[in-house]
Amino acid sequence: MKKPEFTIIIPAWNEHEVIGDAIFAVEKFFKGKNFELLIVNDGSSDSTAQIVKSLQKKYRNLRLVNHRKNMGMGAALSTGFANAMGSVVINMDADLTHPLSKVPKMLSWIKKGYDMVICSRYMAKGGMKDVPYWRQAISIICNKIFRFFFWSNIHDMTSGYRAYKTSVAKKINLQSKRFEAPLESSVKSLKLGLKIKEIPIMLGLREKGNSKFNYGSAVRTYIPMLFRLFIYRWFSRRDKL
Ligand SMILES: Nc1nc2c(ncn2[C@@H]2O[C@H](COP(=O)(O)OP(=O)(O)OP(=O)(O)O)[C@@H](O)[C@H]2O)c(=O)[nH]1
Ligand SMILES: [Mg+2]
Repeated sequence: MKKPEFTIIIPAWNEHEVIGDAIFAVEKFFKGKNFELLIVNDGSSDSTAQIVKSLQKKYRNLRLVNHRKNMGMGAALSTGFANAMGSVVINMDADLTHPLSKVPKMLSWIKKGYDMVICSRYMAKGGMKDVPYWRQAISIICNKIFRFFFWSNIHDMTSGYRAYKTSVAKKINLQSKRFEAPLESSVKSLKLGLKIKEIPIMLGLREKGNSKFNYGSAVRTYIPMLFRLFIYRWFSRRDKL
């Protein structure tokens, strides 16, 4: 396989209801383009890996990397970055809540010299569709607090839909294992002085499969990472998290 121009990374944990649809959608959208689709199977106990394997017969650019046990969304992203062969990486969720139509826009901003493109819910023309109001409220309030404490001009600090130059993604070197990974990515990009572009998205609500997001465990992993990131942002050297 010749070197792909870009790599789409989808972390997947017990996503047998949606992973096939996600693969079909990505392959259809980018038909004829030189890209790879990398699924990081995060220790699924369902048939996620088998579905990907069977589709590999049809799609030669489809790659599968497995974690033996569940390690978390952040850990799955790090594995994806380490294995990507394209010079740009785009990470998206398996549940098709991230509109694919944003990928060409993200790629064009990276081509123009940006290090990272963040799809943002919290700028003009961005938002969330069908997501319960209480979830929207928690996310909006947390993002306002994070913007203040990290003195950030990024509107959506926790967006999970991003493109990076692959070299930059490796430099960011995520330590977060779970859902705190996007926030770490934002804070590190501020500290490293990366060139960041935000573009608006309308985030959808998952239609199939179960949400893997659990507020209880997210709070437990977020709080220690918040402290670490705060010290890193204001008191540490750039390479010290
Ligand atoms: N929660 C969770 N997700 C994981 C893990 N490993 C990989 N993932 C993937 O990370 C992505 C995000 O998970 P989602 O369940 O969609 O989380 P979310 O988008 O915050 O929540 P919803 O809006 O309910 O979909 C999905 O593609 C998951 O399959 C893990 O250990 N935990
Ligand atoms: Mg989701």
